[in-house]
Amino acid sequence: MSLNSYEECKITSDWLKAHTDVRPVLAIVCGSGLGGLAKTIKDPVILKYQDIPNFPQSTVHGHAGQLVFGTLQGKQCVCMQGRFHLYEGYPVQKITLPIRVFKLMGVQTVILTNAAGGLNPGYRVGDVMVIRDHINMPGMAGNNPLAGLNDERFGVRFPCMSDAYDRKLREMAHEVGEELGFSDFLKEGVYVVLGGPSFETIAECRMLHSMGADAVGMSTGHEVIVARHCGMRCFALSLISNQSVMDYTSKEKANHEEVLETGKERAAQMEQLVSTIVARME
Ligand code: GMP
Repeated sequence: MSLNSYEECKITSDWLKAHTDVRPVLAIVCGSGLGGLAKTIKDPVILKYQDIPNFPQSTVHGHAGQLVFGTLQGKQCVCMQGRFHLYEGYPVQKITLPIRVFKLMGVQTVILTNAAGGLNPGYRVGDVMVIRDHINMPGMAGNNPLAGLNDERFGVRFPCMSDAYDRKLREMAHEVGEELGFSDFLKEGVYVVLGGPSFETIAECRMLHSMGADAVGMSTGHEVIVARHCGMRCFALSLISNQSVMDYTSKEKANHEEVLETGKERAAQMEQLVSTIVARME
């Protein structure tokens, strides 16, 4: 059975259906330090990754490693408290297995959050960027989660990615952001995916910004590709947890502690934004 195959995903989805009555229409993937959203889920059923067949394990500090099923704003949902990354050593097909499992469970919309470095000089730490589009560097180098035999039960061989981040949900995010008084820190831009785990050199940050990226991280793009392939709607937010170093005179150094700390400070507002969007979503 190949990684991420229909059969493998079905075993996992059948197991999950047997362990919860929740039939999620929405999946939320929580980024580094942003798992707090799961606490707002009503009547939670918590399933640990270690108990779920075929699931990888979370190895990164700040990722709890569990699925939380329940209701958010009256909608049945599943929340991934902890996602998987290339730098943990997982093949990209394994990283994205949960997305296909959610599809088989009936999920139609995926909301993803992440922590990211701000490349755009106009961005400040604590800004929240609505992802308009991505640049998938591992994918360009051949490490795309859809590489391998294509299973038409999920989607077509060559899926379109020019509409990957749902326009209506992006517009709604700005409307909601304005109502909540978040306009000052709510941005919209392009997220670039790297493999990690080393943070970027100064030359890399300059290159990434010059090619059109506003924020840089090590996640999200893989999951969005797989979600779009099987026809799910995607919406994603980056919390700018640190400013990318673009200047050789700077004394700043990217570090994971700062990433988690920023998450704590802005998390409540991000949760409010996401849950208001969920309330209004069709
Ligand atoms: O702190 C590292 C974690 O947060 C990784 O999982 C990254 O996805 C994300 N992250 C936060 N800030 C940055 C950054 O400046 N560069 C990159 N590549 N990833 C970041």
